[in-house]
Amino acid sequence: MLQVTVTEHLLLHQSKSEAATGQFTRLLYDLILAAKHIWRNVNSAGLANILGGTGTVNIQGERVQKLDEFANNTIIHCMERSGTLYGMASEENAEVITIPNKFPKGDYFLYFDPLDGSSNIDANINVGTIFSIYRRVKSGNREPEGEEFLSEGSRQVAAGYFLYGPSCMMVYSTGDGVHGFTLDPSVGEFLLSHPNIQIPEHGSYYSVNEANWLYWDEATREAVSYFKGADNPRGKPYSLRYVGSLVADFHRTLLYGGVFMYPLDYKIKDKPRGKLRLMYEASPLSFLVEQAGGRSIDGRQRILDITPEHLHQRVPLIIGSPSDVDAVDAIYQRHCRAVPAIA
Ligand code: P6P
Repeated sequence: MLQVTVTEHLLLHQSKSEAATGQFTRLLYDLILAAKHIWRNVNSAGLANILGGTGTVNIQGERVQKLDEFANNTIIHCMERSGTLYGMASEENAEVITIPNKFPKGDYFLYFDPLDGSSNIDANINVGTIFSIYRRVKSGNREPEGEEFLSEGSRQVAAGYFLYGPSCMMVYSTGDGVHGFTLDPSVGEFLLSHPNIQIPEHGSYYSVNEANWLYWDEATREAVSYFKGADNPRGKPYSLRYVGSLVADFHRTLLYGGVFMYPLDYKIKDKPRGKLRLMYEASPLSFLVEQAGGRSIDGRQRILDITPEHLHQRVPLIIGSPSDVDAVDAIYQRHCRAVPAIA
């Protein structure tokens, strides 16, 4: 029997809303096309001499990999002409990407991390694209103004990611559950392989870079020790899994349960910060995990409640199974520590 394609899934979603104009469906069609192009190049990177860096550095101060640049340019090329966006923002671009006047504008705003985990590319480790979609509060052809595109994660209308690994997967939600699709290269379509993903109540994995132990505060050290000890629902230590590629670590957490943490760290004395970015990493994954029955906090509040202050804002992230995140939350509350404002 033929499995449901993502195209059918999107059209079914569209049919449920009388006000639907087809713009949202077209937006995701074009994003999926961009992801297929990225997958093809990630897949042949080792052969096409596309590995390695470009010699440039992005807004984050990170070395830009050739595939990073290709992924970023591909998404911008596919999306600016889709007629569905009034603007977009990328991890790779310092400022909002406006839609050229020669293209029609739409009512949505797209945030994306074009190739997350790219530092792992040369080692052939999974990388991914993360996306987050907001609908303009006001419609019309105006340019995005001021803070209009900086909204709490709870206002997302959709979010998801593409995972480029042993197979290419798309996992997304429009607020009606989380659904996973696997690309069948022989037909070039994403087929529904993981309908209605629900994260387990608690897991047996914790995922954090313990090399940062020296830079953590007492609350974080106690939280990580909770998973390494026996005073937890398992009555024994959880297993540690850490790829260092957010999409891969999150995908495993979503399917198997447990917790992923990138906590506040004090690498720069008296200047605590999170590493992960709010708008195109923490928020979209938090939208997904809550749709799948999980939780996501920064150590003080729900990620989706954070009012963004700037485009590339960084936050601490504790995300995963509800009872595992509850345990971390209780430890942080007990330490009564206000998570300092993050640079
Ligand atoms: P660290 C990759 O560079 C990334 O942004 C995420 O994909 C990943 O979760 C994190 O950084 C890994 O950071 O400090 O553990 O190498």
